[in-house]
Amino acid sequence: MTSAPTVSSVGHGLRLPPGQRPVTGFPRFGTHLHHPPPAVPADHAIEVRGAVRAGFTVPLAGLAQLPRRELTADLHCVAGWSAVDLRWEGVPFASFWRELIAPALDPDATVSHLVFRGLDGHRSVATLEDALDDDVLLAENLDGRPLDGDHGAPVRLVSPRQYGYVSTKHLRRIEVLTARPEPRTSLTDRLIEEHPRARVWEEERHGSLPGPWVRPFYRALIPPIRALCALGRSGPREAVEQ
Ligand SMILES: Nc1nc2c(c(=O)[nH]1)N[C@H]1C(S)=C(S)[C@@H](COP(=O)(O)O)O[C@H]1N2
Ligand SMILES: [Mo]
Repeated sequence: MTSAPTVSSVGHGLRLPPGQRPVTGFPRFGTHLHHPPPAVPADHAIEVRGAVRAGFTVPLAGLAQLPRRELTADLHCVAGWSAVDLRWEGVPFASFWRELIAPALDPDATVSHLVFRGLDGHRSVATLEDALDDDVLLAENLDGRPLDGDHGAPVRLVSPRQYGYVSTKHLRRIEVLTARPEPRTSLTDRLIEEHPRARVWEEERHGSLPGPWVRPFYRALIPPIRALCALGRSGPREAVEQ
């Protein structure tokens, strides 16, 4: 049986983190660019791999067994836009960790990082500490409806205190690690170098440069990326506001 979700909120749109500006609407945005949202298999499940005694999968129905939470939060893209007052509903990641992953851990492992992979190939990294923050959710619903393809169907990570790229959509796999994975080294990966913590209030916008320095460069990426991502939208086509 599913009990009523507890309700909480983080951020309220009245004050945004440094260097962020409010966006109109909630755009589809991401490294997927113009590619349409990935097809979701009927038997979609979240795979857990890495420092566990044996890899296992959690079908979506398994999430329904865990405590639920409703969370109103803002989403801050590292490029500089913020969508405010999004009402997510799902399972606190800390509950998923405590109930399902922690009991399965390799007893010799000291876990430091988690990798979250999406059906579309997107991958994000978080320290265990950041992932266990109270406000991190495995979200299945947004504003009272199941997630659509644009925003991460059927389930996504939501980590409101970190830049948006940590919040992997279409979550299909969690890897439990004992060290930070090697950063990728392509030219774009170095230009838009991820910060290992990516906390929005500290403006950890870039891995090696001060956040305010990269603001104008990142901001210039918003209109083209937003327009590309709109091309692959799953829902009815809307005018792209800039
Ligand atoms: N699977 C997947 N998750 C992703 C992305 C992506 O391209 N693929 N983009 C990230 C980025 S950069 C941002 S800002 C947010 C945007 O979420 P939205 O498309 O719901 O607005 O999703 C994040 N999660
Ligand atoms: Mo982003």
